[in-house]
Amino acid sequence: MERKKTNLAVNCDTVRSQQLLDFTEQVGPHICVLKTHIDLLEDFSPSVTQKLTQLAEKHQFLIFEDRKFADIGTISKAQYEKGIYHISDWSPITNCHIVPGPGIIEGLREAGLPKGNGLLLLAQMSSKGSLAKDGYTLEAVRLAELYSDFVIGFICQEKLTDDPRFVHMTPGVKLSEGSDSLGQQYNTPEKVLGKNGSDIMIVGRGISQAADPSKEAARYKEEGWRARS
Ligand code: 5BU
Repeated sequence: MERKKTNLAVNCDTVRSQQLLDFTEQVGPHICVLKTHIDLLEDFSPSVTQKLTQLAEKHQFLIFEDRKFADIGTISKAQYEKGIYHISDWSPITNCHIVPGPGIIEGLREAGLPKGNGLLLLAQMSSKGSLAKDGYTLEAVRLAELYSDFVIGFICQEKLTDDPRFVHMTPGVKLSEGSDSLGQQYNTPEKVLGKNGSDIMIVGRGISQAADPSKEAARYKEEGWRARS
């Protein structure tokens, strides 16, 4: 982030592998993190994650598969390591809900820690009516402290702790506030990074649907770096 002067993470929620790769090549120079939903791809093959890994190396960003694991520890661990996607092999960052309790962190940690991966806990969500709030959010912070060898931070809407071991990443960001038709709520970089004190903004359609994603990513990057608190 310091080297590239960017606190911009992006996602391109497409069903086409080539579109994801082209987008990543375009925005790569401006981002610190590429967030993926690998299970959206209708033409997935392992070569996609190999190519994403090469792009991550070339442009110096980290991949974050936004898998939002939510099952018991044993199953979440298997979903992380096995199946079609083998997420733990190519995504250094992933995330989970804490609704199952600490076992999910322990399961993911067994698979991820030996590979040098890290985990984000879903402490808050951007969508309207989210139940991840109040005591639930506080429990996420407590669990992060308890498993700080594997948990690297939070998906949240505001800074939750001053503990410098944890990064705060915030989705639901656009240059103008608003919402979509299914409950997504947007805040501006200024609000998220400045007022709310988050570290990284995650921008999807604000960039992926722009006429020139590369130019738009550069714009968000500037805005985000200026807004940081
Ligand atoms: P958008 O196009 O900027 O709305 O994309 C937002 C992305 O962030 C999308 O991939 C969601 O899955 C993801 N997301 C979110 O929007 N809100 C949340 O609270 C969490 C993830 Br957690």
